[in-house]
Parts: sequence; structure tokens; C-alpha cells
Amino acid sequence: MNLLTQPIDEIKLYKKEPSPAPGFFSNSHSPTIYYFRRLFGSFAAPSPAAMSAAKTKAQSLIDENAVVVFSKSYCPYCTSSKGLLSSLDAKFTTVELDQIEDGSAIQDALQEISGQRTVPNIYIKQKHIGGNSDLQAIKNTLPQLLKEVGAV
Ligand SMILES: N[C@@H](CCC(=O)N[C@@H](CS)C(=O)NCC(=O)O)C(=O)O
Repeated sequence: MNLLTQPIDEIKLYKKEPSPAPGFFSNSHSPTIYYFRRLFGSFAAPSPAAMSAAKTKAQSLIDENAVVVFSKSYCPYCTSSKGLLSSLDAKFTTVELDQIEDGSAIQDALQEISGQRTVPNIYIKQKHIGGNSDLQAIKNTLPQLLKEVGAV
């Protein structure tokens, strides 16, 4: 057979299809790739659609709650901010970005919204306060502010 003169459709017929992996891994390309995806998938940049959804979600959380703390459960600065708000008996909404699937996309969205990427990322009545050091810096006026926005 002369492959140079053969129509392309016919050549395809001779191409050897890869045989599916047997048994348990027949749906994934290889166990190694599968586990690497599980391990490092969260570091991949969110798709434009995921990014847009995350931005809408972040903005809604900011718009619909008097006090929002975007946080990570293991972050000591976040613990300090949540501790200060709790000590003032404030009602606040916490979003633990390390415990939700779209946390990393929301963190990217927050950077776009406020220019701040670190956590805690705190909003009071839609105003961007900043991080823990910014919250601690307004400690003296915070009780009054929380009262004004109806969080105490
Ligand atoms: N000066 C900041 C420090 C905040 C900070 O460094 N947070 C760490 C977590 S403990 C952070 O956001 N690291 C980057 C990340 O988790 O993506 C503040 O007072 O809030």
C-alpha cells in the first residue's frame, strides 16, 4: 500500500488506537496523572467562567452582609481578627477560603475587587477595611462602627 497516495480517511483505518488501561484505571489516563491532578489541581488558574462566578459570589457576600471576613481556617491573623470581632459580640460572616471548593477563585476575585490577596480580607458595610493589622488599628472606633452598621 502507498500511504502517500492513499486518501486520509483510509489511512486513519490503519492507525492503531491506544488500548484502554485495564480495570480500575480504565477511565483515567494513568494513575500517576490522576494523583498529580488531585494534588496540584487546586494550583491551576481558574477558568474565565469560574473566575466570573467567583467574582459575583465574592461581591454578593460583601453586598449582603454587614461584616464579612474572608479567612483561612489555619491563619493566625484571621484568628486574631475573628477573635476581636467576637470579643465585641459582633455578628459577622466568615468565609473560610481553604475549606470551600471555589476558595482559590474567590481569593483571586478579591484581589481584583480590593487589590488585596492576603487573608483576612475584611469588609464592613461594603467598605474594604483591609487585613488584621488594619482591623486592629481601628480597635478603638470599631465598637461604634459595628453599632452603626447593625452588627451589634
Ligand atoms: N499583614 C497581614 C498579614 C496577613 C497574612 O500574611 N496572611 C497570610 C495567611 S496567615 C496570607 O494571606 N498568605 C497568602 C495566602 O494564604 O494566600 C494582616 O495583618 O492581615
